[in-house]
Amino acid sequence: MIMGRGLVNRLLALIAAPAALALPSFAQAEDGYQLWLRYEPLEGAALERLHGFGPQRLPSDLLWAQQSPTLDAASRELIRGFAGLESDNWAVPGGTRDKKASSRQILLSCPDNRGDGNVAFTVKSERRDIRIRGSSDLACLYGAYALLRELSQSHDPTKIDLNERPAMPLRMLDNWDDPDGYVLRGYSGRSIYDWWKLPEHLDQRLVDYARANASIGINGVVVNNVNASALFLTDRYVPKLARVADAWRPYGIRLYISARFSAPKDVGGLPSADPLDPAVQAWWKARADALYAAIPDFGGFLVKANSEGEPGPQDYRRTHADGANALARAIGNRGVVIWRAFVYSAEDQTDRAKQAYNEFVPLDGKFDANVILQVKNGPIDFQPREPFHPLFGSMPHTRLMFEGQITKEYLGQATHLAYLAPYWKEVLGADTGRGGTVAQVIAPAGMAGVANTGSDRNWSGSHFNQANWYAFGRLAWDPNLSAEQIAREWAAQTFSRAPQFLDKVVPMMIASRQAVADYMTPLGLTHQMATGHHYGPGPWICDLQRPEWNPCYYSKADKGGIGFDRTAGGSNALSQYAPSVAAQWTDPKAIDEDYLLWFHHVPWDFRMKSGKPLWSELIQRYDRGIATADEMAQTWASLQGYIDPERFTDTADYLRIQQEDARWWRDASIANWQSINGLPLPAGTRPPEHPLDYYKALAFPEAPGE
Ligand code: GCW
Repeated sequence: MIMGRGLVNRLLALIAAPAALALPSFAQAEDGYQLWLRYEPLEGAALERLHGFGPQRLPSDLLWAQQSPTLDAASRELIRGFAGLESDNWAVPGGTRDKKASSRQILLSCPDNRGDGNVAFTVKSERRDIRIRGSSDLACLYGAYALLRELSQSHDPTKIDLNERPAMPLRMLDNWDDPDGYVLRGYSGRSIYDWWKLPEHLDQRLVDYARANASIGINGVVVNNVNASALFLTDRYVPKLARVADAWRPYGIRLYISARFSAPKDVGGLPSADPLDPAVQAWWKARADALYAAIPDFGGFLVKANSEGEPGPQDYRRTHADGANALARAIGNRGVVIWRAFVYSAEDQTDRAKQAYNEFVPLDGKFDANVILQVKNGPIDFQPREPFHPLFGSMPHTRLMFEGQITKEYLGQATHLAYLAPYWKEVLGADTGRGGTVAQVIAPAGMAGVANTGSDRNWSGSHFNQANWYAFGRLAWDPNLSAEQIAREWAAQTFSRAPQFLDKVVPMMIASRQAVADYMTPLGLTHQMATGHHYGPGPWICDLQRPEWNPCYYSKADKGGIGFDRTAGGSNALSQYAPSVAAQWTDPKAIDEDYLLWFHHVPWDFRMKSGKPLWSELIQRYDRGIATADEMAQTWASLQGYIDPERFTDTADYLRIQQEDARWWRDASIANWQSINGLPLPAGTRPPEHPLDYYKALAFPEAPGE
């Protein structure tokens, strides 16, 4: 019986390596590919507790009523997880079930009723067994991951008592990947999809991707860029997409594509893509039918229309609702059309922050039931901090979905450490003043994150960027989880479960996003990045063709002051919020100063809550950001003993880059503001290292996105 051998191995291991109980030694560097699914051996008391759980020593069987590819995935995961956590090979040979051999069991009760989308589960320790009860096989897969997440954190196996269901039906990732392998705003290598070799060859990475996504509750993936290629709507791509969808089905991941609105013309041979033209409607219906014939659970279309040069219904003087409904009728009750609200036009130059609201609120109630409007977290564009988007709560007759950007285009991309759960929670927890928080408004629809995944071995460009992928899934599952809890469980699974490590790394992660906001765009400044790469500072830029692409449009800095007046005296964007919400932001003396310059234009000597003039406070915020970046590097250096050398060094290198870049942002920004306000630096302030012209002349043709 396997159990005996496991015990002997364990005893040998304990005799041979008593020192290993204190700090792990790292025979092998890790490249991060395993993400948070490492199942590192438990040690000491935690290991003994798991071994000693129940009267017998090991869970030696998995029992379930029926078989399905999803339950096979669950059992493979449990075997892998227990084998890792208990560091022996108790695995059931070949994953088969042998009832006789088992004395302690993991019981899965999972009826086959996935159809109703119910994935609620319970996981409970029952005497000597662990029972996972789900309302479908997918629920049991989620339960298996939840159990392993608990055990990986060395929680007591005899006290497991989980009862979970997701807060929202759609928990999605949007890949911005092009068919040629380029990833727009991707900082982690090339695309993971090799459309050239599909459908004949399916890379194992795509299965690993589904597994990682399922482990955090993600249940839908859009495989291509919203700036969409019409290729994805051709016959040639149907079998390619079907092969991927087949690989993902056991993990509960539904496949979606971004649909190019002009596809009827581009690849359909029609003279127009007018959504009210019956020939165009018939074309979309035929495409949807072809996709559903090959992929019965195809998720639907994501559409970016009439935004940043993409085609859309307005090209034919039709509304966004006309466009969305045409596609939604082609899909019917088989899936959804997710229509993006990220629109802004060159013509309306009053305030970009107001445009999506003005465009879409009049369309409330005009969208078909299977249309979902996808709204970015804030009214501009994934900046380090934005107030919540005023559309949330303003369209009671339309299902709204939250869009966040995991890939950190504006928060230091691959290198800077910025843990985004506090950011997303700031938005999800905001009270719209119109019947609930943002999280409540989106609950009937869901959340989509622009993915940070690519071909890099570590998937996400940096080890800490994995935390944002993880956190996004966990928050879509349960927006009430705290940013701290998510950071802690992620770091415990990804790096080390030692409390001394977690007690340092979690606060470091929590502070990181505010640090980035401070050294890039403090006090509510926004959109100050350089054109093209969007990585470094460019606050001086004022000559781009479209006014709202210029940082100066957003800072409105002049000799008299700085900030965008969005009060009644200015653009009055404040009036788009519920009165109770607007009231918090109306008075520059009372506002949370993190939003001050978002809503107000104030003089350089404006008295801040600290009593200091704005100019001093602004500089202090940049310096505070740098100080936090410095602290993060120190904290990390102190944690060397807990991390394998490869991931330790990668992270240390990136933190050094972040320290340098924080100074670059601060110095370039201060030099720029000084050139505008002509003020001396407050006493004791370190002057920028270089003159403004130096920063202006920097060019980075090698930067991603250039
Ligand atoms: O933030 C901007 C990016 C664009 C992107 C756009 C969008 C897909 O810079 O590259 O295009 O957002 O969300 O549509």
